[in-house]
Amino acid sequence: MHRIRTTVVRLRPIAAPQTAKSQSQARLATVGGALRTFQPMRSYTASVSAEPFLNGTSSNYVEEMYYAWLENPRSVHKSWDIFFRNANAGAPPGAAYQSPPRLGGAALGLANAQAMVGVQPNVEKLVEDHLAVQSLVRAYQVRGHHIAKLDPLDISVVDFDEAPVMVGLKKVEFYGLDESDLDKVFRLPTTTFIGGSESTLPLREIIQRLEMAYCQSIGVEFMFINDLEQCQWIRQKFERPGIMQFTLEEKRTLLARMVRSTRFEEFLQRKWSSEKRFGLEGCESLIPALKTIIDKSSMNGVESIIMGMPHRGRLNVLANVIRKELDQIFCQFDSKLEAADEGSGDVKYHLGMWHRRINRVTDRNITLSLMANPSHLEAVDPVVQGKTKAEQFYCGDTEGNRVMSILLHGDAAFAGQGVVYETFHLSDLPSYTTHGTIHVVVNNQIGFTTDPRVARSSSYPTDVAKVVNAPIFHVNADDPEAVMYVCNVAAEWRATFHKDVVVDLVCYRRNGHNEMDEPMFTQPLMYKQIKKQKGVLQKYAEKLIAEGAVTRQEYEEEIAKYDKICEEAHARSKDEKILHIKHWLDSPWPGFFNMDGQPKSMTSPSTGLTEEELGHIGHIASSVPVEDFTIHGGLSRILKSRAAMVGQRVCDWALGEYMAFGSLLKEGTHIRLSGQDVERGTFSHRHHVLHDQNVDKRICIPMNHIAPNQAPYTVCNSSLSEYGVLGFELGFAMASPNALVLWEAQFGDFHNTAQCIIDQFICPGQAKWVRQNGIVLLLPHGMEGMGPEHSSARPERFLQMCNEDPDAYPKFSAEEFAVRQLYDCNWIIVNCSTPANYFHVLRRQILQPFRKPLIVFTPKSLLRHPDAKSNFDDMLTGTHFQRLIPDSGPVCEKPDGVKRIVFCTGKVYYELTRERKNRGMDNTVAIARIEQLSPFPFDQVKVETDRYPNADLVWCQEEHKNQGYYDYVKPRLRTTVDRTRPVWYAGRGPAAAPATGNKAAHLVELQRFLDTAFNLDAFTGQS
Ligand SMILES: Cc1ncc(C[n+]2csc(CCOP(=O)(O)OP(=O)(O)O)c2C)c(N)n1
Ligand SMILES: [Mg+2]
Repeated sequence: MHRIRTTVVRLRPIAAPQTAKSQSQARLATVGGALRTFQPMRSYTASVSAEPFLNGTSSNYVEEMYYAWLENPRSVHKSWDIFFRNANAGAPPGAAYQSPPRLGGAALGLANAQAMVGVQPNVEKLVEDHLAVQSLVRAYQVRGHHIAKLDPLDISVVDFDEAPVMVGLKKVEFYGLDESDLDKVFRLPTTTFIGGSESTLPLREIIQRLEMAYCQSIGVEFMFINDLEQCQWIRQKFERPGIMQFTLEEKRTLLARMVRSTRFEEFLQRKWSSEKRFGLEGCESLIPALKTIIDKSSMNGVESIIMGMPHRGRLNVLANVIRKELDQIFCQFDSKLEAADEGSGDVKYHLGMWHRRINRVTDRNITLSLMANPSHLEAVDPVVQGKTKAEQFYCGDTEGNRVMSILLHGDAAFAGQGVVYETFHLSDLPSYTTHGTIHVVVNNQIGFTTDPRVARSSSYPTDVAKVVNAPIFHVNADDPEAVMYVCNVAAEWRATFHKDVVVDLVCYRRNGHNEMDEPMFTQPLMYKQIKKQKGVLQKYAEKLIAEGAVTRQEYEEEIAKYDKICEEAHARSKDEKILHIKHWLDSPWPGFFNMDGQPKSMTSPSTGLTEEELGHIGHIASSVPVEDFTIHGGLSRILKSRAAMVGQRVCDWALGEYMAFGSLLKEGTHIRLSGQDVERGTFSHRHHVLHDQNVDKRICIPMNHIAPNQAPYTVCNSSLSEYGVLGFELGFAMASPNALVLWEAQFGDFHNTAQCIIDQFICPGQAKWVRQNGIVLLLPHGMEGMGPEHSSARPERFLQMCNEDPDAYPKFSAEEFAVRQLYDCNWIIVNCSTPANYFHVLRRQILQPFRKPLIVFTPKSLLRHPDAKSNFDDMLTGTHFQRLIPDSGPVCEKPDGVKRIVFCTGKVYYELTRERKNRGMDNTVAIARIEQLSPFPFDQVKVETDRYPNADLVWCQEEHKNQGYYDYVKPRLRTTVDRTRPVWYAGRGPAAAPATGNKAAHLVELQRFLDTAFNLDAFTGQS
């Protein structure tokens, strides 16, 4: 009974002599205004024997019932209702209880009780008042951030007119309370921690503490999170009295970090006033913010942090967070710096960095990498996540305790770029989670020249994070201590819940978008305000000097010390004559290259396998390697037909892929295949994950049962995203050269929603950032009468971006031709026509001594085409990938009699051979398949053109003339024959769409170009 008495008594307003106002004032005097250090006010006890039916254990139950009664008096039994009313009305111990009326007797007891309740007319009001206080507390928790002082400029553009905040001393009427209630004491609900060790507080104090917690420099958005424990965790982090206390040392460190951040930009401005650097002025507290996150995470055991960020403040982060040598940064401003011959390079504010060092605060090793990124805002987000996932994977960090990511964003980009949303949606998927990312937004309330009021529809730029229930900590960046506090909480949140969290640094941009830009053209009022704005360092230094935390002299010495460091580094930077982009590598691959950064050899071993290996992998591919596992009947048939193929020593496409994956896994190469529905395969041909038909979620991945010490195989259906997921896989592939990482598009044309990753990272990555990458793109492609969509993976675009010169025949020796070409190219593009060739090219991707992206146009109908099968003989040791597959039919016997060579690639080969056979032209027309489009196999094409000296040259493709391969192949064929013979075209005419939507039209077009290909007079008279 003790607890219930206490509870009930606490709810009673305190009588006049005990008013909380007087008590609170007394306490205020003793603690010098520190509102958060109240002592418990009082404690009531009541004799347990007075209520003999209640004891310690039942009091929990009673307490629960009491809360239920508070919410709704009818939710409890009438007798309890009376009891609580009486207790609340001040009945002395023992008198609140009325025994239930006797059966059949007059309801005397009840009548008495009602009479008693009747003389306490304020009970209802009392209950309502308590509910009102609960609502008020909740209002602060939900909407306190609306009135927090977040904006250093005080021009806040966040418009909450639609949702006015009914909080504050003046708004209590909204909750049915009035002025006179302010000094009444209320019991605090369990959903708040403002009381500290107190469980009751006067309303005035409640409001003051809520204002302190939610309406100062920090605005917390978290009440949308669907997890009570997480909400409670956040409440106690921000509500507990006395939370924002910092030691002297912490304050001094913070000041020193602010000095570095501020003086770095000032130094650059002094030395290179007309150079673009996308300075951090107006958000200098970003540097201590990041350092706080890193310190705290290091303290929690994190050893490696991978960061992605845009242009704003990047040089400052490189200098003061990653700790790139200052002279290396400064020399970048020297326009006379000669580029080393390692690539075409990138501007200084896009380059990445990798650095391992001792964290000074924790004295532990920490590796920091800042990923190189293109101008395309937010594109690097999924790449960072993929690399983080890979690092976690390779070090067995299954919970993200050792490796984590930090992503920085601009306010406009965070709200505007869809890839942000795609990346958030990867955050909790088993094969993609990095176990929590800390997002930091440099919210300078502007995007180039655009005002947020026309740049986004959400109140905050951070609203996108709500989709994954990430808490959002808005903070006034002019209050460095508040910034430091939220960053600590963010790091703790990540370490505790392994979920994403956002820190929104509300700041301003002191200059234009870059240092050359005039912001007054477009934001005159904002910039008038900014001009009046005192710098944050100055403000913070004055505060600390006033507090006595530092002396003015110490502050000035700190500045002088850092300025000297900059000057000395600047002097050293003048000695740098050559710009080595290699020094800016964000993902080194130790041991993969030799000491000079070159491949260890320039040969690649045979990609074939022994008969035994093929048989063994074939067996795994056609069986269920676990006991008591029921697979679908249709799948049993598929596995049986695979077993039959293995028996006959042939492979279809799926089996060829199996052979490549299985053998690489056995040899110790990790394989990761990701994309939409890749586990089964869009075309139901792959079946790498078997599902037990009787047990939910019971799966079997036979590929992981190949050999005892094999590398693990990861195959994962992705979210329905291309941009995010391809970026992620690219990042995964960056972490190590010893993994085959493949992304498959559902249909090849969908890759265009990931175009940015292809154009900005995959195609030019090595040239810009001297970073190799062996990612594989599998792009289903082929004109099969399925309409304009799903038909074309757009080979023309990939081919157009190859770095090869179409007009120059490469000058490599015959032995080295293939490998040198590969080494020089920016990516490899293949369109295999046989499973064996697909098998070889996948294996070559890993066995070759360097890494290049590989684009594979993969088939659809060929997956089941009876002729598109390969014999084991084509996959045995000693065999290899065929860049060109020559005609091996009757034409070989009398090559002089051949009138035409039709060059082609991919599936059209099967249509051409069928047509040739139907026309009886097997002796007169040769068909050669170019399997590797880029680098172009000039040498092997030349062998074919020389072999048939009397043949005219035709390029045949099923794609439209302005699409496909024609524009790419034609000049290369011409170069091969030294322009001695024309190159004719057989294919569909030019078109806007990739294919017709009409099946009949599709077939007519097909027949028409086949007619052209085999009409030996088709080009007569043309030039
Ligand atoms: C995808 C993309 N679109 C457009 C741009 C051009 N651009 C560069 S910076 C910028 C404004 C960015 O604003 P914000 O994200 O708020 O960052 P801030 O420059 O204010 O720090 C724009 C539009 C770009 N870099 N990337
Ligand atoms: Mg901005």
